Amino acid sequence: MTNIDEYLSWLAQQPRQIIITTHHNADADAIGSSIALLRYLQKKGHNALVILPNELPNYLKWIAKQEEYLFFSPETEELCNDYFQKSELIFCVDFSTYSRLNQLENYLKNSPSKVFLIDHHLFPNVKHHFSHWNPDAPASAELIYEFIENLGDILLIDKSIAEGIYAGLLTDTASFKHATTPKTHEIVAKFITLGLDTSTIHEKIYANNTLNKLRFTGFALQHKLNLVEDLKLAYFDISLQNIHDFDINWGDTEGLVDYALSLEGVDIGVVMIEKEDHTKFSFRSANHVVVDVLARQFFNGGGHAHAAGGKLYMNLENAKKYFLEKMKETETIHCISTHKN
Ligand SMILES: [Mn+2]
Repeated sequence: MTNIDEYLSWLAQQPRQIIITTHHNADADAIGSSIALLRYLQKKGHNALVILPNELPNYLKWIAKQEEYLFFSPETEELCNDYFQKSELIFCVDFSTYSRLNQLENYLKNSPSKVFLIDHHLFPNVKHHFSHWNPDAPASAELIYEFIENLGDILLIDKSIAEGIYAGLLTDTASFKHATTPKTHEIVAKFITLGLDTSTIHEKIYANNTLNKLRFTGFALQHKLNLVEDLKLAYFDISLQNIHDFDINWGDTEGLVDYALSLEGVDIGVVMIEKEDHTKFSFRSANHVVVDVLARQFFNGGGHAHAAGGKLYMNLENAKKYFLEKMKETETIHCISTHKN
């Protein structure tokens, strides 16, 4: 099986054992795309399951039914490995680097299965047999739509499939603020015709703050936001203690980076969050500034031109020192864009 046509006839011959996997700390694009693909594959008669490196945050649990996914934990370790060994086809959705799979990385590498990559992140290093990859796509969800469309199955997209795709489009474009294509809006128009309730989905994703999260956000804005005017940079430095004090979950820090970038005159927004054994970085940029290069070169990460992430195996204090040094040194290189705006 070497080309896509052979693959397609192979796929059509009988129900296949398929798993879909995505990156750890799944966001709405990761889980929405995966669940949409799952429901499509099930409609085609396949046995499919989504396997995640870790559990979903509460605000995304509505996207997936419990029986549609499994997440890695000490209790499910063996079961997960079993699925990776026995599956005939693995879809890797919304990630391109092995490290984003956490413990599932080795399961994927050791699996005898064919691998199909569907993604929009830069510089894929995941070994695959087939792919539908486009770094200009606003969300993996748009690629899932195209994948189904290319197979001539557009009529199989019902409300339950549209829901997942819409969740990915909505969030990866920051509510259709950037990176949208005419196609993105055409897809949404079709979904509305199908009866998709877009405002309810918006509400489920964005109107679910806990009091702790809002209080934490207030605290972070008041005490943890730093502006480095000459570098057009604003960053939050959040310690492990801060997270404990407000008793918040990892998903609750997601929106902070946008506040940093929203400051007038700022081209790079950064959030660093201290974890048990490392410090995690989120980068967002505006205008001509490309953060993917920065994240890849100095922060063991990567992503998109204007949104990237990384991590350093240091505590917050050392990570911050390193970060500020690198930002000063790279003032000139991170402003060189290879991308159109
Ligand atoms: Mn995405």
